[in-house]
Amino acid sequence: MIKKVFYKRNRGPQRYTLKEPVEKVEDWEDNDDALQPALEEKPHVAFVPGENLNPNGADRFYKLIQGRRSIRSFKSHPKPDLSVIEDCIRAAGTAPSGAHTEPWTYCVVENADIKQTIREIVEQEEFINYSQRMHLQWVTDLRPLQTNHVKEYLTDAPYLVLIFKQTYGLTGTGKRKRHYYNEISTSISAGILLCALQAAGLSSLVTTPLNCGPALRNLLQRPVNEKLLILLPVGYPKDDCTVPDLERKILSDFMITF
Ligand code: IYR
Repeated sequence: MIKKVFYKRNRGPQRYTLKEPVEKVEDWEDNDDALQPALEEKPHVAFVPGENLNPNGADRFYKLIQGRRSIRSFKSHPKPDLSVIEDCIRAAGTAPSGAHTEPWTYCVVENADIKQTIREIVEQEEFINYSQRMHLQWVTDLRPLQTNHVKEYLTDAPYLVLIFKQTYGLTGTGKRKRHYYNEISTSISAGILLCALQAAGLSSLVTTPLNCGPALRNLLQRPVNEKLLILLPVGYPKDDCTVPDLERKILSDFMITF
């Protein structure tokens, strides 16, 4: 018998969120009689394999990426060159995506005032999360990470990268274009960004600020089709930075061979 498990959502106090336009069938490009693929239909070209890290490329990559840790204590100085951040985001932009829709937007914030406002928005919501919105088990599970609603890293880190998934695109004529698997595609892209940052010697912290999406989207004046997926502070760790003493699963605990 399949046992269904229902999770009770602890909704807590309701927040007023901005009303978004009601979606109408005629808003979509595929409502048109003359259906066109979103991508140009062209003959395929020969596949040219890219570079690799061989010999032992996979092992070398593992050795690089196993050193990645989420850190919560960033130096404001030195500030990595923006060109390095651009290279990392360029790498993230090579991710595969549903029907090659590339449904991501990367907002890079260096401006101190904007970082301060982001911190205020996030801390206000996180205070509610920690004190009343979330279940006590959530607060308990987070205890080993020693987190709370105070987020100094949001103003200390030299860069905040806000990763938005584009839930749909817009054609030249203003019709909505389907963005298939936009969350998976953007998450894969974000994973590539984490690898690129590690290769560049930079640290980061994947955060998913609960309930802050619309406010941060408005602050950065992003359109309503964009939804915040990840807020990623990026920089160098403070000299006295500590991390939780975590262990990772060994391969045989998460790989099964048939
Ligand atoms: N977003 C909150 C809480 C938090 C949640 C999880 I799940 C984490 O792995 C870590 C933190 C915060 O940043 O404090």
